[in-house]
Amino acid sequence: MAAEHCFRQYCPRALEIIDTTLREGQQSSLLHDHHKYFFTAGDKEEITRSLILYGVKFIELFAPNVSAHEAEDWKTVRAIRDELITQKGYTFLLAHVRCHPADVEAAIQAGADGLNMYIGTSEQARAYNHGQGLDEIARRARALIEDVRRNHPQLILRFSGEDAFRTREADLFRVYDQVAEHVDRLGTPDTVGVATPAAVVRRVHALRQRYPKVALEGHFHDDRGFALINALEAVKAGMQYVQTTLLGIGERSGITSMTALLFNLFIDREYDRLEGYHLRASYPINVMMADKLRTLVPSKEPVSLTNRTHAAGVHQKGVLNSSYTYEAHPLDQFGVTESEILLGPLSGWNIVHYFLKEICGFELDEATARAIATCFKERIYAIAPGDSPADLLIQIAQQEFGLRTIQVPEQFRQAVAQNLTDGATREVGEVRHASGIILRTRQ
Ligand code: HCA
Ligand code: CU
Repeated sequence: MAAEHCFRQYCPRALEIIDTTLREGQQSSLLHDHHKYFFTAGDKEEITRSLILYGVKFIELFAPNVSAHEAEDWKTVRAIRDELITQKGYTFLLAHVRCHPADVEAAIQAGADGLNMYIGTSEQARAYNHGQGLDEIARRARALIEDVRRNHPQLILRFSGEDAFRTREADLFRVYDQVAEHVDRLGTPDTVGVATPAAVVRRVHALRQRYPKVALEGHFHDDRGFALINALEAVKAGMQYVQTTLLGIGERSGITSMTALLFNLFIDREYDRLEGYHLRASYPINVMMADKLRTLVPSKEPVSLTNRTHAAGVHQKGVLNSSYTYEAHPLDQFGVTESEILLGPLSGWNIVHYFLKEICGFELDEATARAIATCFKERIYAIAPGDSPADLLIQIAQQEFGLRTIQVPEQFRQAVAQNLTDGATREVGEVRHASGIILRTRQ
């Protein structure tokens, strides 16, 4: 195994994403909601490939003894990783393991490059999960870690006190003091999503001060909607490794979304932390993931077409003049290269005029556009589900206002950058509405 050669020679970047879509992500209830239950080997191949091409260097998988299916998938994922070594360099595959020799042994057998070891340290975990006291946890973890270090010096080792944010700092130190010198990273997972940004910053400072030689890793759950801000604050406070998933999927409300974190670091001009990530692939990778989940890129995902979709008349007019009116962020640099304007009950005469004239090629003046808009807005409320507002508008224009199209030679038509989309152009995972006008405003 090339891990020793690779990790000891690898110089970690200012920010290393540890993607755990294939571990934490599989714990998402979305898979059950959509009757999918697990990722197929094909899904895992595509997710792994996309992550590696995106620039992710650490991918977390379940310990292979979780199930025969997971064990088999280690081979699949490793094959993709090996295939991409010449193109993208080495990607490290980390196994999420309990502090238990059976998990450790299985992970090593499967060819893991590193072990993400964890055991609950909070009062709740100690009382209801495993029943061990702090000193027992520390003693056992240390013995196991020392043993692994001795016999497998090439492995990348991480230790995490699960539920670290409900663990008193002194308790966490009591355990970490015993293992810190033998591990490459110490994790501080917010397992149940209780951490505030201020608490995260305090924790990162405290850990950095006490263990200056060990890199820190975070994993933030979104129960309070803080998964993104907590990760962002942690990185700014000096955390080098952050666990993320695509679209932030994971247990309960999930964890930090990879593209949301990188997008915010970009906006906050933390450019040195973005080294090596193919940011323009952010939207495509989100669409790929949504497709796997049989859903759309969620509207709350910052890197989404929804964030460049406009429904209200005032907004539509503003965006027609300049997309900057209602689009403040450089989403195009994250692969959202289009804006979308929806024809519907809230549309004003401006977009009606624009649509009929520029896109459909009708000859009409402003007054006619206003009259058509009034008529359209009355009728649109009666439209049947699945019917296209664009068709309704064209029908009104032709049948009731007798509009005729002017013939625009093909070379001029192509010079018009805007295209009308319809259901046929909709890509899976992507928000595209039958009534939408797509503007390719910035590339
Ligand atoms: C889990 C819990 C975990 C582990 C995170 C970590 C958490 O599902 O096993 O080991 O870094 O949130 O604490 O996901
Ligand atoms: Cu978790």
